[in-house]
Amino acid sequence: MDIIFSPDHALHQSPGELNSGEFVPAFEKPERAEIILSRAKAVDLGPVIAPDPFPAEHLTRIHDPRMLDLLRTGAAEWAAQGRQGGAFPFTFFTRGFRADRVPQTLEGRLAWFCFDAGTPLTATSWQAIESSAHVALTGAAAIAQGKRSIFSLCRPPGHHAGSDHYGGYCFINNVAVAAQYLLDQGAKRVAILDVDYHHGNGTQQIFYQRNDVLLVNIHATPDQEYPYLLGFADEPGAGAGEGFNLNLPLPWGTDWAGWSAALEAGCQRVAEYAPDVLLISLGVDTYIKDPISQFKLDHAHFTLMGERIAKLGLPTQFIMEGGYAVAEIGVNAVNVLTGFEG
Ligand code: Q9C
Ligand code: ZN
Repeated sequence: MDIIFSPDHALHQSPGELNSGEFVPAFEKPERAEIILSRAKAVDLGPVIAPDPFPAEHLTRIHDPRMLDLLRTGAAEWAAQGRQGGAFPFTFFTRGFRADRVPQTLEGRLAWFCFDAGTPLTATSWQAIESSAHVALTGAAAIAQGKRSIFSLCRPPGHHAGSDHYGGYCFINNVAVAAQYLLDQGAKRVAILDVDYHHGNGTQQIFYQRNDVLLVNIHATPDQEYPYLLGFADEPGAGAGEGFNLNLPLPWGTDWAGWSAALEAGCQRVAEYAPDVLLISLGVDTYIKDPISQFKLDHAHFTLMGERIAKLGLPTQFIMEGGYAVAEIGVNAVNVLTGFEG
């Protein structure tokens, strides 16, 4: 399986995040991608290929250009105001605030577009963010040209980013950009299976009213876990999209027995949809030793996950999302891929 990777990912290095009332070192760090790449090389997964450049219109197909402007220039503006560290919001948009005008101040735009205190912008973040989207687009282009499988080693991740909001260590929704690209290239139906521990709220928001993208999400229940505000079982999609969103929330402590039952249900829904292509939002923060998560999957379960996905028999693009047990992230992520390859 070809691996799409850019060393530019390392240009995004979060200075830290707010965690339980303390500013702590970031969980989402450059070593994550490097360790996955090393493991992929160690098992001889396939050639490592640099991303191609793509025009910005592939990003504006999914995201509000004003949010992309903030991602591109917000950190420079922050520094020009004499501030240190990453550009974080202080205020957050909620019900009751003015919804009919995007503020002009940097603080106001951060409040408008960013939804958490874990997703700072630094001076060089944009290069990493854009290259991560290009890693996804390059993988999608390979699938459009007939490849049966591809691994887009994206970093930073994407599935928490919606059309006009970002957070959860995510800025651009890489899997959504890839899905739209495949549709634009002639695919009629795209399925996304999101196996990250957290609900992919951004991907859901982007496609909620659409029937050309089926989204199946297996994740920790928002009754207990981040992002708390979306990802419940009673979110079937709306309008033309009704029936094309399937959330499979699971409680803290879920082990392989519980998780694999959800995977079976999710795979059955994907098979019924009969998509032209399958995209996997591949988070391995379901791992038992993940420092911010509460599921109990172990190394071998990731291999079984890949085997089950392969049984769908679909052209499949894996797109990296979360996973924070850094020492083991390579084994876990690559086990899914080798499991898929059989
Ligand atoms: N401060 C992804 O896995 N907060 N994002 C966790 C620790 C945010 C995870 C609590 C978790 C976001 C792509
Ligand atoms: Zn996650």
